[in-house]
Amino acid sequence: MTQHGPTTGREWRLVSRPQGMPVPTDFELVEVEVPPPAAGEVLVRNLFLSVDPYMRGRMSEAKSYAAPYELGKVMYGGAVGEVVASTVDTHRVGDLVLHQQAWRDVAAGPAKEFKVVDRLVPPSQYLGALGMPGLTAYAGLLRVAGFQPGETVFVSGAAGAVGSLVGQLVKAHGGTAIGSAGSAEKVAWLTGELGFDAAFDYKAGPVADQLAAAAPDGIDVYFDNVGGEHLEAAIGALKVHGRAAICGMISAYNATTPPAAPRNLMQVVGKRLRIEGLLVWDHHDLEDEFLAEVGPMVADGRIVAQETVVDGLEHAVDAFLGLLVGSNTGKMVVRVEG
Ligand code: NAP
Ligand code: FER
Repeated sequence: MTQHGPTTGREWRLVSRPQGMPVPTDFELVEVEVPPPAAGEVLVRNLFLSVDPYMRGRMSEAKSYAAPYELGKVMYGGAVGEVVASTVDTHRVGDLVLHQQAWRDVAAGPAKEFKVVDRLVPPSQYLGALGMPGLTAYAGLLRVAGFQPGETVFVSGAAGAVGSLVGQLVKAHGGTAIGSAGSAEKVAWLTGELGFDAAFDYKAGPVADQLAAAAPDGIDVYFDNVGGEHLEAAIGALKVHGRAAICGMISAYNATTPPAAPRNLMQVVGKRLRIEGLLVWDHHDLEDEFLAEVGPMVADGRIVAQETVVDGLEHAVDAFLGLLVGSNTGKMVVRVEG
């Protein structure tokens, strides 16, 4: 098997912990040496890197599910790449692999950390609709929120990677999908190509008023990607025995003071609401079912796996900063070779 591969690579390091919105000088792009793979290892040239909102949390020291990024070290994250050198039979040169060694162009390590995937869909979709965000949408909607056909679901961040999947899964499973997003163009895309029943621009007026207009009879499920005003509005709109799956609260990720609590939490009592947090890592047992159902729908276009592609490893930070201000529609990915 080929033992040749690149001997140098480039990687993005976190060099200071952001206060509020991250700035480009919090990061540094560095050239590094890449030794040939040792026994049991592979060498991979990354094709696409993922930038995800959770990375903002890793840039802070706050305690969470996973360790924070270390200062002066390369940041981790999802990537898809091609094997360029291998010492094992399970991974052949040319195989497409999914792994967690991102924010760099060349990855190396034990073969078991690199999952071989098929080429039935474009490689980057293993970072989005058929990857971590897709499984998040699937598990959050169907398991955590316990969505049933015929129900009305409100999803915030609806034009993003997770939210766009949530709305399309609601439609595929016979429900009513209502979404919010940050521009008129995104709203038009949601009600047009994606088939949402209603959508609104949360920047155009109070969320509670716009949600009440879109769902006059209330909602059964809220899929929260945003928190803050959106969560308060959703609590107000949820019907008796409604459920909220709390996936993320991106409106607070750059906050330097704690956000105001939803002021209407007492409604949880009267309406017997269930509000439950969601972490995708708890739901890997659903992965086969998810890929079996959603894979063919993505492959034949019944589910739109929209992406925003930023070209060039050197623009990975721009892509990440853009994600935090809504410059993506669908999944934000970085094509390593711009
Ligand atoms: P995404 O929605 O594709 O991208 C982030 C989007 O957030 C932006 O496009 C922007 O869209 C929106 N946004 C930014 N600031 C906002 C604000 N102040 N108010 C409202 N919207 C704002 O990202 P994603 O990967 O699909 O993630 C979506 C959410 O799911 C995030 O909260 C993330 O943390 C969470 N998540 C959780 C898990 C889990 O296991 N719990 C897994 C994956 C993702 P607009 O133009 O609409 O503002
Ligand atoms: C995310 C936001 C938060 C996410 C994970 C978390 C996988 C985890 C938070 C924690 O560990 O406290 O988008 O995506």
